[in-house]
This record gives sequence, C-alpha cells and structure tokens, in this order.
Amino acid sequence: MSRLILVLGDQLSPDIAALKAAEKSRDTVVMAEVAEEASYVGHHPKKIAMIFAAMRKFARELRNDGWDVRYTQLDDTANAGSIPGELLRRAEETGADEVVATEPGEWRLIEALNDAPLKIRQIEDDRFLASHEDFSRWASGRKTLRMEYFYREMRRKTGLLMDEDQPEGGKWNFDHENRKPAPDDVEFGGPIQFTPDAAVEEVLDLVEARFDSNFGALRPFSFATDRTQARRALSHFITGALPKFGDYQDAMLNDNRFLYHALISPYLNIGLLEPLEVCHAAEDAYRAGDAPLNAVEGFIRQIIGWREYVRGIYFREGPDYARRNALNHQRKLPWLYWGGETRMNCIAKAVEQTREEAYAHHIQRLMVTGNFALLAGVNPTELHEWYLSVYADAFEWVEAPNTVGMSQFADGGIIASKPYVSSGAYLNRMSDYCKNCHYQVGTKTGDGACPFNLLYWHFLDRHRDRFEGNPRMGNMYRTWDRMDEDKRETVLQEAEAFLTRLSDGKIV
Ligand code: FAD
Ligand code: DLZ
Ligand code: SF4
Repeated sequence: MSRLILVLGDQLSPDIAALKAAEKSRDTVVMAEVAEEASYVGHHPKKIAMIFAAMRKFARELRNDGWDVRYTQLDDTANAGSIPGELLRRAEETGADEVVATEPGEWRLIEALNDAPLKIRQIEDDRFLASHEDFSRWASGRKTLRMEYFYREMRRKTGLLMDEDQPEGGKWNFDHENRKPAPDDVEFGGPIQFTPDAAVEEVLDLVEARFDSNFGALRPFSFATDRTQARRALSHFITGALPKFGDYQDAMLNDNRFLYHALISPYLNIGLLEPLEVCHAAEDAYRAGDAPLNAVEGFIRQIIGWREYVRGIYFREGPDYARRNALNHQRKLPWLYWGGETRMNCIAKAVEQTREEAYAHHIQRLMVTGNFALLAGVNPTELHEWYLSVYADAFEWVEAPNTVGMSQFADGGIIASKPYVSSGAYLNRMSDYCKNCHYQVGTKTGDGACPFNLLYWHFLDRHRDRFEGNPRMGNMYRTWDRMDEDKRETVLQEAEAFLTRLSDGKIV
C-alpha cells in the first residue's frame, strides 16, 4: 500500500523528516493551501503570500526531483478546507492507508492530526539542534531554566565559536559590548527586494482577492520565496550588516526600520534556511576577520540559544502554555495595535512598520508593543494572537514563548527572571522616537507626561506582592518608595485616568 507524506507550509526543507522517511517510488506527497490554516488567526497578507508562493515553488522542486506531489491551491473547487480534510480526500483518491507527517510546530495542528480518522504517524521535526528529549534532559532537575546555560550546551554541541573546549575569546557572552544607543547613520540599506515573478504575482492576486480585509499591506511584496533567494538574503546580511549587528541590536530609529538586523526569521521558520548554515556563515565571517566577535557571538546566540530554547519551552510546557495569564491581566487589546490613531510615536511607528513590512525587530516587539501591553495590563492571550497574526515569522512554537513568556511574564517567570518593563527613559536612550512625540519623555506627571512613565509605576505598584522580593527589582521599589507620597498618588491617579481613556477607545 502507498502512503501519503504530508508537507506543511512551514516544512519546506528538502530533508524534512517525513520526506526522509518516504519512498519516492511508492509514496505521494500532499501539500495544501487551506482556509483553516490561512485563517486560524487573521494573518498578515504578506505572510500568507510568502507561505503560499514558497509552497508552490517547493512543490515544483519536489516534482522536478521525481516525487509524485498532489498540491491543492486555495481556490481549487475540491479543496476540503483543512489539513485533515485534504489528507482524507487524497487518501480516498490514491488508496493510501497511512500518512507520515513531520510533527507540526503548533499543538493545535498536532491535536487535529491525532484526532483525524486516519492512521497518521507524526515524526519529530529534526531541523533543530535540540530534540524534545535533549531539552527535557537539560531541563530536568533544574530549579530555573535560564537560556544562558542551555546556550552554552548548544555551543559545545555544535562546536560553534569554540576554541577546543573553551569559548572563543574567553567568554561565552559578549552582550555588555552590545546595546549601544541608536546611531546617527546606518550604512546597511535593509533587506534585498526580490521582484515577484509570474508565479508569485499569481499568489499575490489570490491573496488580494481573499484576504483583503486582514491587517497589513500586501504590496509592495519583496520577500524571498525559495532557497536560492533566501541564501542571497543571508549573504546580503552577512556582508552588509553582521559587523554592526551586535553594537546596534537594541537600537530603534524613526526613519530606519531594519538597522543591522538579519531579516531572515521567516526563511528559517518555513525551512528555506537551516539554522546551522546561517551560523556557519556568521562564524566564517568572524574567522575571516570580516566581523567582530561581539557581533557574531550575539547573532549565533539568538539562533542556537534563544530560538532553540523557546521551542524547548513551548513543547515542554504543553498545549495550555499560550493561554497562561499569571498576572491576571484582562484589558482588551487596544485598537491602536490595529493601526488606530495614537499620539505615542514609538507605538505608532512600530505598528506602522508592522502593517507595511510584517516585520519589527526584537526590541520593538519587546520594549515598545510588548512593554506597553504589559504596563497597561492587556490580556496576554489577545496579545499573543496579535503577534501570531501580524509578523511574517510568526508560528506558535516561537511566537508564544516570546510573547506569553518573555514579553508578558504570563508564564509566571519560566522564561524571564523579571518582567521586561521600562519607563520612557529606556526608549529615549535606545531610540529617537521621543524627539517626534506628542508626549514629553522627561515629564513624569501632568500635561504631556509620557504614558510609559505613568504606567511603569502603576505596574510596579499593582504587582508589589509578586515582585517586591525579586532581587533584580528591589532598586525599582526603593526608588518608588523614596518618592513623596503626594507624587506617588498623582502618578497612580494619572495612570488610572490614562487607562480609562485607553479602555474607552479615546485617542491616547
Ligand atoms: P535578528 O535580530 O537579526 O536575529 C537573528 C535571528 O535570531 C532571527 O532571525 C531569529 O531566527 C533568531 N532570534 C532572535 N531572537 C529570537 C528570539 N527571542 N526567539 C527566537 N528566535 C530568535 N521570532 C520569530 O521567529 N517568530 C515570532 O513569531 C516571534 N515573535 C516574537 C514576539 C515577541 C513579543 C518578541 C519579543 C520576540 C519575538 N520573536 C519572534 C523573536 C525576534 O523578535 C525575531 O526572531 C526577530 O525580530 C526576527 O528578526 P531578524 O531576523 O531581523 O532577527
Ligand atoms: C501559516 C500557514 C498558512 C497561512 N497557510 C498554510 C496552508 O495553507 N497550508 C499549510 O500547510 N500550512 C500553512 N501555514 C503553516 C501552518 O499553519 C503551520 O504548519 C502550523 O501552524 C504549524 O506550525
Ligand atoms: Fe514613546 Fe513616551 Fe517617547 Fe512618546 S515620549 S515616543 S510615548 S516613550
């Protein structure tokens, strides 16, 4: 009997586990653009277009390589509308009695495959350095699961930036040399713009017709949609931006959306790039003297450290992880996240670029939109659905731990040892947003006071019981307690008034 081999839209790697387990001569590959995957959240149109275009090109590659591929386009009349539905339809069509799938990156789909009335074998996705078992072994018996120690194991395992058994340069982490404030000039011109070919244009027309009301601009569309283009995007970053990646990793600029970032996460996450090829390219640049150690170590840490670690946490913590709400935050996601007018320039800029690019870099996600939501007490599940929708790189295994855990502390502190909150001062130091803002970052209360300044203290005050004893937060509480009582009262009242205006849908 023949088998069906399922390849999902984020499994576009020629050596994906299910294909490795398949026999070209007797098995049939199933790929499908389906309404259920395209609408479980209101994905950014650029994200849908990138995935569909890359799926179509990958299917073509597989056919050229001799595979029998049954590919369903979204507008095919026979389309069953869901992955399990498409598998059932193709099983009837081919007479196949078993499906081999690579485990999806989301509990929702893992469960849907388990529940389907078909024999489906899900095998682990081995495009990661740490298997589920490796991560469990590392995590078991530890009181806290800090990324830094996990990262060291990955350095040892891969040999990346190792000098025999010691870290290159004598230290594991060069972050203290990074995090410089925003530069005046940026030499890197941003990502390569790939002009859509006829096949991509066809997808753009489809997405335009079907997803026009989703948040986000579809055009101009210039993402890479195949491996060759993704590799060009990687080389472009390695030569043009990597040397300064570390220095300006945390900086933000009003008129520059990309600074020295790699813009490769969508390609890594859908399988057009492999984590190790990316890290080796960065290490080669260091060994050739083309990029400094602080940049290369910082970059490699994001990939073999953070990326692997958050995946480990997502699968270890189980299906309820994305719905956790340890701080019991219940405010509805404010309209300004969907482009509603706001006078806060930092938020307006982050949302504007999200709408246009389906991209914001890490500190914009963490310290602008994430920070504001946490300070304002936004429901983390609603926020999680927002991040899952609006970024081209968003898949739950990587998005949920970053949002629910790192950014919102909604997992109670599994990922972050303290909440990532700040007043306006941090944003002013790391960006030039405040120069163009209606609010004054230096004003703490009264007319024009920066909302981050008010909400920061409001957050600390309302969560005092939980955070006062946190050794990394003692200073914050001491500063608050040293403030004059009337001043504290004013801050809290003004913060409350701001939050009421926010909930009432007023322009803030
Ligand atoms: P660079 O800054 O150039 O970093 C290089 C690579 O490192 C990235 O391409 C990415 O693969 C990896 N990386 C860096 N930081 C992280 C991290 N914290 N977790 C995992 N990988 C990381 N990343 C996603 O890939 N998908 C998401 O859905 C996602 N959601 C996020 C939500 C929030 C609230 C936050 C704070 C972060 C999120 N991140 C997510 C992590 C990070 O913001 C993006 O990986 C990064 O901005 C991608 O842009 P880049 O390729 O230019 O990254
Ligand atoms: C994100 C996405 C979208 C928009 N569409 C499809 C699709 O039509 N077909 C498909 O196979 N995969 C799609 N994907 C990716 C899946 O949602 C992804 O595989 C799961 O969320 C698990 O990570
Ligand atoms: Fe954001 Fe406050 Fe700066 Fe305005 S003043 S850009 S609200 S941090």
